[in-house]
Amino acid sequence: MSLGEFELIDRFFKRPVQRAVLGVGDDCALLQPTPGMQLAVSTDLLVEGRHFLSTVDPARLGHKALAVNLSDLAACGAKPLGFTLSLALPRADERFLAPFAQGLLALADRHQIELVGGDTTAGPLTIGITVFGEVPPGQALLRSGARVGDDIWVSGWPGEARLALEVFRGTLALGAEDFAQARLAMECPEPRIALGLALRGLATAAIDVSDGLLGDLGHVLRRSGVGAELALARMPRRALLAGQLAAVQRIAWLTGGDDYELLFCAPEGADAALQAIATQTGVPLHRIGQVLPRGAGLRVLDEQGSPIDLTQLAGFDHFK
Ligand code: TPP
Repeated sequence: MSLGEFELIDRFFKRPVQRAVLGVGDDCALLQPTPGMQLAVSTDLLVEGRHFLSTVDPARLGHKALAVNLSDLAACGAKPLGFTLSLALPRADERFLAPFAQGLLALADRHQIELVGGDTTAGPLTIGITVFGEVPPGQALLRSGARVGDDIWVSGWPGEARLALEVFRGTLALGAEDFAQARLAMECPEPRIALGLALRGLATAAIDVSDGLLGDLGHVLRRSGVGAELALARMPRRALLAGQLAAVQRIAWLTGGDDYELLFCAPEGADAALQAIATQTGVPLHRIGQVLPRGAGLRVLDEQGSPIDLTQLAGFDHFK
């Protein structure tokens, strides 16, 4: 017997709330931000075939749908408060819903946030999440604060998610272990919430790498009115990326996207403070370049120190 809309919500998504004033089941949810804090709000839509494959493990999909949203709060240095879920489902299939809800709510529990509302409808599989967070006034990390002379940093190992996508597209072959690792990067990104909080007051600008390092850095540069130089020699790579052809490494690292690492700028000389944050959060941090005056544009130096041609390298764009 198939489930009705309200039964489905009750069964998989409704849980007693502890942090929120009012959760699922009324016309509105009620959240109580800490007095004096600013509310940070972000929303992301995931569409089958565009953001994920129909064959993905539903538990991983639930995790990723929330993770990509929390990543936006992380990039702003905001502390998560709660979230809503809007779901279009082709059918009320328990074999999908049970693991999807489990993956979603397990990540929510790890960040001590609650699902407080949303909407469910029949339709092509589409997942819309809105996250709410809080940040002390004036302390949100923005794209606009980069200053000439700042260092550019990135967390984790960007580029690995793209390798998995290329395997699915049939343009790259990986051994079973490498594929499993790349797939984990693509399907189970870890939102860098603790890092975002630790960067408040230190980073001058930040963004999460969803569309690719070059494209997302470009957003920071435009908003900040500056240029930048990245050094390929500083590309953080584990064996998975290092084992690929040089051209594949470049494309994956510079344009990969879907990594949800934090790309940020910090004043020169912050290395010791940032390495302490890396140790404290368990997230590796790498210095990959420098902010330059606007006239320099965006350049990337190869291992020999010569600028590479970026015209062939574009970030991820849903409409191209
Ligand atoms: N196609 C499939 C089937 N799965 C994927 N993971 C990708 C493509 C790669 N991909 C999907 S979304 C995305 C990438 C690289 C970029 C981020 O998506 P977007 O909706 O632009 O996120 P936002 O920047 O709004 O956070």
